Amino acid sequence: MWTKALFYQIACLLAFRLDPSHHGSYADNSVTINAEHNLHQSYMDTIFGELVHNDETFQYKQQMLALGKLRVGSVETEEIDNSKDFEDLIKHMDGDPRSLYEYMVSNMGTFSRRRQKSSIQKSHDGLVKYRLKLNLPDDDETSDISGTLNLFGGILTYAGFEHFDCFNPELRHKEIDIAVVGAPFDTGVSFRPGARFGPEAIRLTSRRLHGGLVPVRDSHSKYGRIDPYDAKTHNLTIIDCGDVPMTPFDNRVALNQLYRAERSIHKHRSVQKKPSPKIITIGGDHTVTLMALKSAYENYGKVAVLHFDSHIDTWNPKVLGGGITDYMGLNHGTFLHYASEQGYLNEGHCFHLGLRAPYIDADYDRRHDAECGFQTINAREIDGPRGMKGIIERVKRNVGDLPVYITVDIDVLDPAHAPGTGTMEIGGWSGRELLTILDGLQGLNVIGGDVVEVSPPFDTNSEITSLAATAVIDSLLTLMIVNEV
Ligand SMILES: *[C@@H]1O[C@H](CO)[C@@H](O)[C@H](O)[C@H]1NC(C)=O
Ligand SMILES: [Mn+2]
Repeated sequence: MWTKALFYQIACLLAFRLDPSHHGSYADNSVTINAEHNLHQSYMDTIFGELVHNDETFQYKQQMLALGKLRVGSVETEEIDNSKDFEDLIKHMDGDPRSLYEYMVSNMGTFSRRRQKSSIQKSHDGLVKYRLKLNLPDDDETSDISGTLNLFGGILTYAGFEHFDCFNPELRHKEIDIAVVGAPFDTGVSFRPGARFGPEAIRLTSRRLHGGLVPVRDSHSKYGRIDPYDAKTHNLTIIDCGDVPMTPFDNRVALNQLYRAERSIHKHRSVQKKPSPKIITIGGDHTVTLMALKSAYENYGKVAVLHFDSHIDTWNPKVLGGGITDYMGLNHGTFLHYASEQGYLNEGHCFHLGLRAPYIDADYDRRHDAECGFQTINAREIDGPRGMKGIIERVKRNVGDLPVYITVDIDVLDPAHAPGTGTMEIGGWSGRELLTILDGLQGLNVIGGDVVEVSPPFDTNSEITSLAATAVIDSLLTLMIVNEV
């Protein structure tokens, strides 16, 4: 049956126009003549107007036209209004659907040209508005410079997320589902420092993530359809809490400052299913993870830690760092020993992934690591018969529904993929391999995470390492979101 809706669809599909003369000419290669100068405009002229068009070029083009060397472009100045088409169509068909059908068949070529023009029309709307002459907006007009995508300017927050002072008790009523927070701290490293500048460098490379640039993932999965930077796809409140002011003069105070900051974020209200916000911490050296784990443990109970790193980081302080004072014992290679000692870890459900750095006292380190509750997936297991899939399956099977904390030391990547880090080890995973494994973990109950050890002073000018960190955070965000929507 010919229904009104069906007619309308057909009319839209073909960008149908019943009476061309009524709306201006759309015949191929024709020109809408508004002024003499427009007569021989090229496509370039129509876009740049007087910037490229003057009397001299006009004369030149006339010569070229006369010689047949220049093709006259078509100029469209009117927008296609399908609703008008529809009204005209109804009038024209005069109650007889066959007259519509015949009209469409006899004009098929014209329709398809119109359709092409209709599809480019939208993207050119802005240009059409200012075409022919450079008509700048009114001096008080700011709609094109306010609240619009700002890729390389503006106040820096992670991926353009909203910011407020999450540590201010007076703002505790403000809702947070996922918080990103910087931990600028690098006085717990054993080798190259610089990770205190990690958070700002990572925010800098996160600029291309926001504002309508959609991540490329398998769009057939729920995971693939989530865009952390488009709230419409998840309805969660994601806040960049900024950096915790951590003193560079006393690690004990600095780490306590971080703990109190994480604790403060966890106290915010969350509309997601979980009782408390989830936090992604941007390091900082790996020592900062201990404080993030402490606060996560206090809110979610014992956590299964997935530790992506080339090093074990469960070193007993007797083996690494400790000695003259206890203070020396807590550093970026021992924090997991302390996490285990403090009871934060869901032992037996924790993994090292991508391990390859040398042990210090091999037999003791291995034994102690197992006592801390870790299983190990060496970097080269990726080359084994079961590859990435085997790694993903083993972790998922073991962890099940437990609360999971994912900590990514960027040195898990090969130095070719992440040179800007404190303690490089050859033979690591590529960026793609790491992301495939992270994405493979979808479905796990990820309640917190971090990316640490990005040391911008050792990065390249192209900021590869920071960029890798943003991709890791992108995965962490999506892993967290997918369980909430
Ligand atoms: C977000 O909220 C809007 C309004 O309540 C709703 O229509 C939409 O389906 C929600 N989106 C998701 C992904 O939950
Ligand atoms: Mn580490």
